[in-house]
Amino acid sequence: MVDSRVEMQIDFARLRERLDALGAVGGRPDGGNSRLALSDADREGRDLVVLWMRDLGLEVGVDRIGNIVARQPWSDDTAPVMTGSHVDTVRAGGRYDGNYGVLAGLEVLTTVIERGVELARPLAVGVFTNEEGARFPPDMMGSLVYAGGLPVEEALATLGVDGAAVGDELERIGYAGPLPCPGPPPHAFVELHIEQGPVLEHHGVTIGAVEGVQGISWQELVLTGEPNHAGTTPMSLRHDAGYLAAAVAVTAREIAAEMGGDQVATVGSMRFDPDIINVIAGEVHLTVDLRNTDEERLRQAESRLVARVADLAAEEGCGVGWRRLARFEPVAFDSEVVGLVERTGTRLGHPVRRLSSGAGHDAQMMARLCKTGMIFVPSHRGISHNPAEHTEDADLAAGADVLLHTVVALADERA
Ligand code: HGY
Ligand code: MN
Ligand code: MN
Repeated sequence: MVDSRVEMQIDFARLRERLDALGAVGGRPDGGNSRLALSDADREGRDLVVLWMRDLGLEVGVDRIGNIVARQPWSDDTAPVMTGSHVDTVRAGGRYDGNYGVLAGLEVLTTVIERGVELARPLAVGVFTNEEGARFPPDMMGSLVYAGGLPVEEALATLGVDGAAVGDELERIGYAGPLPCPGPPPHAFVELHIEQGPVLEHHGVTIGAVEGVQGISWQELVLTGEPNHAGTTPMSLRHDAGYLAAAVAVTAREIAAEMGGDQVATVGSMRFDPDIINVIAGEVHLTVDLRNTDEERLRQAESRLVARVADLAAEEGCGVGWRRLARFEPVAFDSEVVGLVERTGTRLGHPVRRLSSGAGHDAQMMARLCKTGMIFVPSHRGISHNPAEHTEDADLAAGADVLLHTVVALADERA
């Protein structure tokens, strides 16, 4: 077979078909995806991807936290150039978050193998466990364990929002693999992903050369008041955890507004107990997601929140308990890889823009192990974690071609 690189392109029809096939697993009537980590739907999605990996003749391995790594057969243990992402989704997610990076990565390996492209090192594509953190905190759990940032035993013991343990669920779905964690460092890692924000579309740009990922702070608060009758209890005697929860959500928003810049904040989950119309809430569990590109500013946001919540709770006569669910400092990607993405996108004729990622990604964990970068394609109206998530086919194809030529260039490196 001829090693013809210059005009190499992925087979977009095959990629589109696989995106639709995977999108139908845990598919929603509104066109979105619902494949919470380690659910039956996640298992079905994993099985489908593994089937395609095996059909291609890749060596498929599963590690103890359920990460799947499929590697091009090779004569020795030369460190591969790795790509990949995740196939778990949030509860009402879109069809591209994670899925696109995995399937475009598989398409890249398929193209390279079909064309007989001679490389100095093998390619590999990974599917990382529980990137979303929507069921089991923290997010990027699988890649964090792979990179040695979280002991696998601790991850396996993690309980989800439904009380299930990660280890039990991995066993149940058949992905408690034998390979040890942390995993072997690749030569380089490049993740292709939808932007999930409005920047590329706003600027009319097809390819994002991602310079880094912002810092993430996830905390759970347990607010404890006094359950009481909603009608008989005088306002002056109420210790209303529900009112306090609402005040926390408003405070988080106010802190982001005061700080400005890249500071973002949201209360995404709130559970009342006893959650009944005529009972003053006795207890509320809520989560706060704070992010910033600057570590010092993120710490400021965290300390402002703690101080304000303490004052609000004292006024309402409620207790506050804090539990850290995830905390990652901002990550800068390897400048050589960022530059390669930028040059490759330009060489292939696409408008390219450098930007930072607002969302967390497995690449931010793999950056602890090897030179790492990311490629973004536009998200329509910047919408994501929403069934309406959309990226044009032409952009999906462009991103996959840039990934192809980027990983091939890296796989030509002998040292
Ligand atoms: O939370 C995030 O940014 C990612 O979607 N897990
Ligand atoms: Mn993602
Ligand atoms: Mn996501």
